[in-house]
Amino acid sequence: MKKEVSSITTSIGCTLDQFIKARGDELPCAPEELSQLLNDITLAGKLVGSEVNKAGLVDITGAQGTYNIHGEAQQKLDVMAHTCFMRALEKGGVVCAITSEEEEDVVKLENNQGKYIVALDPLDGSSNIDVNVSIGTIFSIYHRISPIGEPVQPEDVLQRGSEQMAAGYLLYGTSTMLVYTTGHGVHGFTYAPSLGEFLLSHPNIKTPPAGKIYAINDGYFARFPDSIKSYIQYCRDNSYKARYIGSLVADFHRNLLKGGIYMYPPTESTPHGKLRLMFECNALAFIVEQAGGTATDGQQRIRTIEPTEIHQRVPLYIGSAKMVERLTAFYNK
Ligand code: P6P
Repeated sequence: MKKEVSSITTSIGCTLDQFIKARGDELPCAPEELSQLLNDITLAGKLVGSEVNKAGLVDITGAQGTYNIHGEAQQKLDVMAHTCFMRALEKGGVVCAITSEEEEDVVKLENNQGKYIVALDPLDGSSNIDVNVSIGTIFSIYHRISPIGEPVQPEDVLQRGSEQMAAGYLLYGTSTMLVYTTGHGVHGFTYAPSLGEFLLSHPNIKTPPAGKIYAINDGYFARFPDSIKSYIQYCRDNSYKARYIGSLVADFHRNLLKGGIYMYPPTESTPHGKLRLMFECNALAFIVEQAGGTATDGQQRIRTIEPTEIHQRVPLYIGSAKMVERLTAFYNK
């Protein structure tokens, strides 16, 4: 009977809560706690998506006039998104601390009973807001390591990507999507504004083992390591398609569904690349590996990297397994 119920409630169109409940026995946590976490995240996502969709109509685009720890100009929507996710996760009551790309230090919630830590890029690709290009939110969820009831400790927030309990992203595009994994496949939900629900639209996403799309900022070609230049030339010689939106979540999502590779290599001025291990790379690495793909910094799997500080950057090569394998061969030549 249970199996029959599971297949009914995990068919296309079932709600996020129905889906989680139907798969309760495979989850790495209590179903109601995952529901709470994802409902907190999707609540904030609905609010952010609504603002993103009307950004051109109200004075909410453009620079805030402040800068984040990385010296990047914060867009008004960056700050709004950060606040939305902080508040939603705080009110949800199951999180004890949050790290955010937009916040220099750990945000310790007044909730030492919380079992979970969330690492967040509230709005990735926000420089694209003014030109109506898809942008996204990226999140990782970890079990806390320190005893429940005690204050949060540094080891709670500096965990390897392999320790993620769940990870996902929201994509504010032609529709708003949630894509997440808890280590049992990758599942996509599309927001139905008329119902106020995220409905299952892409169950058990698998990324093609190979593809012909490569995403990299070709403008930096002269500054890339020779191995990357050789791989780019290989793609060109084999008539691969160059596609680079300048919005990681959008580039990643397209490659996840169609096959492809996204690359952000190091350069002399950015010796560790640009992308953050804890806020971008770990989450997408978890997702792509669950979908059958690969994520590396050129030397090791992203999810095996031992973090040393919450804002650390790493080079990122992520996507179809055979494409990342070939790039790594160039890397090690
Ligand atoms: P560049 C956006 O700032 C971002 O973090 C990713 O979303 C995007 O892929 C990348 O940086 C773009 O960086 O240096 O190519 O403009």
